[in-house]
Amino acid sequence: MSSPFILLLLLLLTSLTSLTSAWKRDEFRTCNQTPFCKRARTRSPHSLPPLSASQISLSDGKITAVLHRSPPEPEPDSQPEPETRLLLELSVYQNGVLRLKIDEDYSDSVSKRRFQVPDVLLPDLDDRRLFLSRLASPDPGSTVAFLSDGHEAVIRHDPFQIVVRRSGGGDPVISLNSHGLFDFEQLRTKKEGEDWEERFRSHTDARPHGPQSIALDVSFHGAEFVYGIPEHASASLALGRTRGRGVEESEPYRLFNLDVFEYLHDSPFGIYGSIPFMLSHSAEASSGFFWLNAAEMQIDVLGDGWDGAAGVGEAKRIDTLWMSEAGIVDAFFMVGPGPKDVLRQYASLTGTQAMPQEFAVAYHQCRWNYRDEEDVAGVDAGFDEHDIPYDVLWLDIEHTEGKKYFTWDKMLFPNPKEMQRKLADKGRHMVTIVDPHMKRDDSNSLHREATEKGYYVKDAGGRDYDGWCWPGSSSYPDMLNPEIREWWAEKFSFENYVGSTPSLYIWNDMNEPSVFNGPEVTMPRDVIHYGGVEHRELHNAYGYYFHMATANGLLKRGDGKDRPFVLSRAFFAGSQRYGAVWTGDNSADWDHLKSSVPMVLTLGLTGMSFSGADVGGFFGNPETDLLVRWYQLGAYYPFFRAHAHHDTKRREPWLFGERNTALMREAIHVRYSLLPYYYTLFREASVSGIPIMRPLWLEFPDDKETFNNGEAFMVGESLFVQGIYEQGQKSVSVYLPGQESWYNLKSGLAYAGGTYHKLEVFEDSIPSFQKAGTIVPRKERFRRSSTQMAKDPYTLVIALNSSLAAQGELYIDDGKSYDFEHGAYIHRQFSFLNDKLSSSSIKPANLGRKQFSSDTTIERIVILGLPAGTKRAVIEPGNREADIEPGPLTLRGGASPVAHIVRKPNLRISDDWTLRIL
Ligand code: NBV
Repeated sequence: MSSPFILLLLLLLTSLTSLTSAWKRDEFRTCNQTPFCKRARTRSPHSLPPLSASQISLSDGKITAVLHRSPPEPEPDSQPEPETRLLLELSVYQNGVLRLKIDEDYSDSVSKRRFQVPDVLLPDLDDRRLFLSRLASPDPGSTVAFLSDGHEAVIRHDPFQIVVRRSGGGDPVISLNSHGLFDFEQLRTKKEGEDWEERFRSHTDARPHGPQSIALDVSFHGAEFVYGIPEHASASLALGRTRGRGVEESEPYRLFNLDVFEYLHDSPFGIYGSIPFMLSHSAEASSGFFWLNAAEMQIDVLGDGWDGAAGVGEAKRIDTLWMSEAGIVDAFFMVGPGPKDVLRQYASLTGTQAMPQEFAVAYHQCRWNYRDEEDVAGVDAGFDEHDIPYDVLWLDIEHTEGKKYFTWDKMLFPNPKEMQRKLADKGRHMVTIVDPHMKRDDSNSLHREATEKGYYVKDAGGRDYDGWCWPGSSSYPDMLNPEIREWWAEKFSFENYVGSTPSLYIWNDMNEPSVFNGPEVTMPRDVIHYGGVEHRELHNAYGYYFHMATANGLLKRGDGKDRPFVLSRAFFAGSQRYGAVWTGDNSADWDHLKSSVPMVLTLGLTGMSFSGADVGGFFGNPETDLLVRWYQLGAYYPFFRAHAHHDTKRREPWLFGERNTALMREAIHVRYSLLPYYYTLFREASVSGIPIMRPLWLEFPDDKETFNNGEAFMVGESLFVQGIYEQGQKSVSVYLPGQESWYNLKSGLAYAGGTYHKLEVFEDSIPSFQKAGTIVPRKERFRRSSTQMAKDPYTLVIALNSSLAAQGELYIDDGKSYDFEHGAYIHRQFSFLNDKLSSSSIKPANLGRKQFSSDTTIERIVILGLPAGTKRAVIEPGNREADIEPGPLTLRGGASPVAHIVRKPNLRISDDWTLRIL
């Protein structure tokens, strides 16, 4: 064969492989291919005629104003541009939140109302609004309103700007329009000969309402890093600069919910979910910005060297540019000052993580697909045979009859109730998948009903939108409509979902929504929803509404008494109130293992505490050591589920030889032993909005070494975990933050804080530590499922700090109902101080009439950091003496006696008691 021919063949082959294996970049729009993004992005700072604020006054405790911009001088022979006239409303909420709304003045002739996203902000938000009764004008060019907590909001009149700063003319914290990039394309009538259509690949978007985008710049003053705005696959925790010196791939971060096949592990392109909330942080200050808008959004993080960076003279500041295709400005500024304050402020707007059932916090086993009932029984038995606990077995799309959800393939799953009962007998649960695409087939009663009732989303011509998905031709229920959500919720009743039982819960996939033949694999933007809302205005919230309706269905099914479990792939701000999410179709490679940590951390920072990545990687076959490392890391994700594509080899944990089975069992045991701690953290997340898995800087906000560490993380405030992301890695450099020392969870040995350690890497675990000064409740007897461990005794692991003190908490309830809302729970505080460990209740009095009691006891108290030679303690009440013996940290841990142990102290978990060291 001649060499040019071979060359040609090689070229052809390489292009083919890249076509079949890699992410199909061409299927998705870049900013340059998205006219509103391109327009906003190419604009230079202060290049538009200035915008000015006038008629500033107070009305109903809010500030109102008119924003005005005179059009630029028309070019000769061209039509003059209309002037900009907008209405502004500024309001203040408790605890340092400022809200800015900007919309059209509808008293003018505009007919269509722009979309304001309903149902996301907490219904009682308005009760927390502070009534403004006074404005100040320190100079003729600005108006000042006072925020409750040492901050003030300044409206600069001309050019218009909002600056939130510390009171009394102090340092700015966060500002809007400092670079004059605010632009608001007002709705207008089409000019003659104007073409509003937009084309992408073979798709045409009619855009009947024309351009309606909004752009605005937000500056975070005093900031060194910004975080948030999921969902992007990312190798780093802090958001990288998207423009400026040294930026290679200049794409903004895109927020547009998409089903991206084989997503890259590090890219600003948008994937399944969108939360337009960004936080900034430095050792001095933290702040936050949230823009409630569900249309496509693109966000630039601007670095040194972009047009507006020069000459500002602020040492630390991060400028950002936010661009949205439609909607209004409904933006919230959060002033911190600490990072946890920002998270609480955000939670006061969109809510906290729904308290899950206890089983959902344990380990989940999934695969596309467990073929039939026999397969299910085999997998279930496999866990028992290999002494591995698991709580939930999942069924993917193939369990249905022709991808009609709420049905069972009669050949493969003839006895679904019996199958679920067998699992339930062991305290286990099942999850089935329910996607939004509905098969357009007359044999599908749901489709017939939705068609008759007119419940589907409509295409631009007013017909039921018909797209292509798993079942073939499909339509999509219009989840924006509350009546349709109610109808959908009813479908989960035991009567309607034939074959379902109380131990069955739900998985919502493909709810971006994914449409195989739609533009960018989703629904066309000119499709119409309830109230004439265009899909472009709502897109990022479609999955949110679907998740909401499903969770409400499960709530109804259980008469409002059973906490729902619904996992969703698509999400929006507020989705945390409806359940869990996961990071979608990752790949079985080391890079994706590594990206999973910044991704899950980012979700936690933006409210979604209950999240995780597919353990093992969805696409491809993981090498055995990768799978083991993934189990070791995944055991710490808030949502811990193994999952795999149907083309991959089976990978239940016992299929890789005895040694690897032991390693995966050990990883799963780590999670089960920490379930009391995780459940307590879920309680905290559900009350305060502070995530379970936390970036190091959330716990060590002054420690700069931690600010961009996306490889290690905290679980609550007590545990530190470092992933191992390389094959055959022999050692790892780990930075342990803070002044106190850290106890290795495996060896019990202490390591100094505030410094790097080069640690040897072992095959049997990833480096994890308990912070000195903390107390972690555990359970160390392993059974088939978490449910079966409910009455098992506790172990308390106490890691003393340099003052020989420690603190911790334990939250317990019935693990499934809402009785905890009426006082039925136990919440203990453990505290070790002056040689005395005490347990007391931290439950406020008079919470409600319901009680939760538990006879469960404490079987071991393990103390790390006690001086050698300590031998006895006395327990009160009862004046009982107890022995203290040297011993290992965990029951199954190494034999070296690193800890002091009180065995069988005979204490009830719900009682007040003390244990004094003699
Ligand atoms: O339902 C099949 C899969 C599911 O297993 C996966 O977890 C989802 O993210 N689903 C996507 C659709 C097809 C993916 C290629």
